[in-house]
Amino acid sequence: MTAVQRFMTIQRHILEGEKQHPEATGELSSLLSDLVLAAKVISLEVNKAGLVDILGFTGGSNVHGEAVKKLDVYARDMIYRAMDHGGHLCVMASEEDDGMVHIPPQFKKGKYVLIFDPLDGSSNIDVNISIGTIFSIYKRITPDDGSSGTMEDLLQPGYKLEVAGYVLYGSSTIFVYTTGDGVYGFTLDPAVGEFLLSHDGMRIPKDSKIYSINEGNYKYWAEGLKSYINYLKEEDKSTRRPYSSRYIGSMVADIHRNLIYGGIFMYPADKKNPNGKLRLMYECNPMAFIVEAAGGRASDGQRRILEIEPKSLHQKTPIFIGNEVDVKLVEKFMSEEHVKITL
Ligand code: P6P
Repeated sequence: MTAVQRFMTIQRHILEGEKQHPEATGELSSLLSDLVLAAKVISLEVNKAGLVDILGFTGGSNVHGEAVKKLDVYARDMIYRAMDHGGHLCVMASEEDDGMVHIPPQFKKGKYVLIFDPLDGSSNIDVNISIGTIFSIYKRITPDDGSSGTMEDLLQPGYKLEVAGYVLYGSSTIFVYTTGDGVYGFTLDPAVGEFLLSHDGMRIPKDSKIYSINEGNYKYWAEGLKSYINYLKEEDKSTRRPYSSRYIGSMVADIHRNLIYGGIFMYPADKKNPNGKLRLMYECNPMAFIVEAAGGRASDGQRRILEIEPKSLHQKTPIFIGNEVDVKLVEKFMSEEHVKITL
């Protein structure tokens, strides 16, 4: 008999988590609750995106009299408006903004920092493929004296994260987050308008047989990576090979599937993209924090993603993320070690 799922909303779960920390002021709980509101509003828009052309909302304004925007700009604005006045943040940054996103002067500045990708994979929305919001929360480094946050507060390595999570807008909308101690998933029940606990402690399976990578870039890869992918395609039942290739082209969707079924997701450096394509601060760090909290591993092929010292908001990094066994093996294939083996 499967364990009885705790019947719990995400708000209740956040408060339970706060109670486990006597020193908690409740600020983080309020911050997360504001994010949950933004997720609900974005989910509503994403799920009717397909209707925009049919219902003639293109161009002009929608039923609320608001100008219809590109969905990723809409998502960014929704998160900004939900988060800018709570008094918990001193600064924000997003994939949609070149520089720091300041808290308006009339609002209190708090001790947290929010860095987010409002709608990752938004190019997939026109073909109804799942997309996601990714968020990460740090404590400010500069004094918590009511002043605005700085670039120093933003450019923190991933191991300093307080909270990381994502919202996956797919067959249903799921909100996944971790404070580093357990990974929890909540599925939106549109009838109730609440995110209900559906994944009570996510752990990535120890073994897998799924790999996710854009094989269209094969000719641009390092030789060690080519050898690894060719190794996965060989037949050997004892190591569950050949693996299955699964690649949605939406990072949140690919990693969420691998978290549940097991698997390794890779966006490597190649001759076209010497630092890979995905961004360290608002894609790789939060996803690495989540996968590590679920018992997995995330590296750039050599270093732990969470230990990369950021130099700029939009810097890219190669990423290999998923089961520890699989990530360690691709690191080995790509290290000199493997070259020695093949010599
Ligand atoms: P490619 C979506 O555009 C995205 O940023 C990630 O969500 C996804 O994993 C990756 O790019 C896909 O990139 O080059 O394979 O199309």
